[in-house]
Amino acid sequence: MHAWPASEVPALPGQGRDLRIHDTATGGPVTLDPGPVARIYVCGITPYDATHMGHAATYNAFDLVQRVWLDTKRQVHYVQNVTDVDDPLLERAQRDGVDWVALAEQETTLFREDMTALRMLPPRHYIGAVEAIPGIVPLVERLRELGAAYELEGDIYFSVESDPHFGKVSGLDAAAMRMLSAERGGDPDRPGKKNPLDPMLWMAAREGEPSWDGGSLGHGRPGWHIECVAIALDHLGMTFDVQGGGSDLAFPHHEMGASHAQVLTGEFPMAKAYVHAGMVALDGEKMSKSKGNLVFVSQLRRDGVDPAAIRLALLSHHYRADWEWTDQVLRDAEERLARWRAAVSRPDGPSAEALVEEIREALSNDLDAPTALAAVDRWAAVQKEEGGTDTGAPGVVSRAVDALLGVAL
Ligand code: 5CA
Ligand code: ZN
Repeated sequence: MHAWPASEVPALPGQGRDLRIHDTATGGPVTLDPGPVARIYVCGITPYDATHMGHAATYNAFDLVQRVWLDTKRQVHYVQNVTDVDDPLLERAQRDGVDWVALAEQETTLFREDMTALRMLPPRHYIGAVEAIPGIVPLVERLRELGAAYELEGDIYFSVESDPHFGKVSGLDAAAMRMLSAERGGDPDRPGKKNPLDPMLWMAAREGEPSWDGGSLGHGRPGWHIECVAIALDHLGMTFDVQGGGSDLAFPHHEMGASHAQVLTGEFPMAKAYVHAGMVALDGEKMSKSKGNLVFVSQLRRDGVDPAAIRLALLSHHYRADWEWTDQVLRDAEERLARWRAAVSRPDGPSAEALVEEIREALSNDLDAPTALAAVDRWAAVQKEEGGTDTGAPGVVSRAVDALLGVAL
């Protein structure tokens, strides 16, 4: 699948900083030292509805990861998937009487447009579940050969007990896992499973649903977790730097994915850091396509909201915090954008060197965007009150805000 066009990332004076980031698996910060090529996999959308502010906030967090690494002059190999066949997509297409392929294409196109408008850097590989099927089948076959998978009425399940490290990503107890499995696409109550938590690897063809020839697996379609594992292993290999997504993916999705990969390769861990963004709510509840309490990026754009203001609204919350989208959040961001634009449009200002270092320091410290915004606010306020003599400063500030925060002033 093609991704979306990259906005330019201006080079900055001075030295970028290594990223220290909170890892869900260890429950603390890890300093990543990726070498010359940093590798990151971020779970993509299930394209049955438009991009809402929750999705945008999560992709914003991982865009910052890329920008911090690029600032250290590293290359970034960023991979993202599109879950373009799955139960929620098929159910929505059925409900609305539309073709599921057309629905997925339409929403993926809209997602690309939203990401472009928000200046999110594109992945190097953008891969759909459907196009990944030829790579998924041999992995499921291999898991069967290893005794880590079993059949139940034609469906094939992964045995969580085959991975001695199972549970290390989320650190949850069995009761919590069982509850979340039921809520998030699992089927813990299905009779005949070896362990209620075992996730499906391959679902045998169902009447009226799309299916593919899975060779020795029979006709069917892939499970959700193996989709991301196949794509990640194919394009990044094992022990990549960051596995990312919203906090609702820590269990079961990233837990199961890590176990699949660890059993398949015999290596541990799948990722050096499991990084999870907080949940954005609207009217007191997590914004979600299934609940329908949504604010869409595309709707705000149609209403004439500047994408840079949307981006600043996202940046004004720490990525790990759960927060509530309100009109006030957006109004504050619009005012901040206007203040910053006024500041960088003046011919000179106070030196920008210290500010660039403050932004770098804040972002390298677990992507602390609110602290970075506060630093720019202070520079803009001083500039307004006292002016300055450095004719290069406004240019450096606007390049730094673009390169490190993805906001075009
Ligand atoms: N296709 C799968 C991942 S392989 C999926 O979860 N798709 S999704 O469309 O439901 O979500 C896409 C990303 O947005 C995920 O990382 C998810 O954790 C994140 N996300 C969904 N809702 C919210 C929300 N309310 N706040 C923050 N992030 C969210
Ligand atoms: Zn995923």
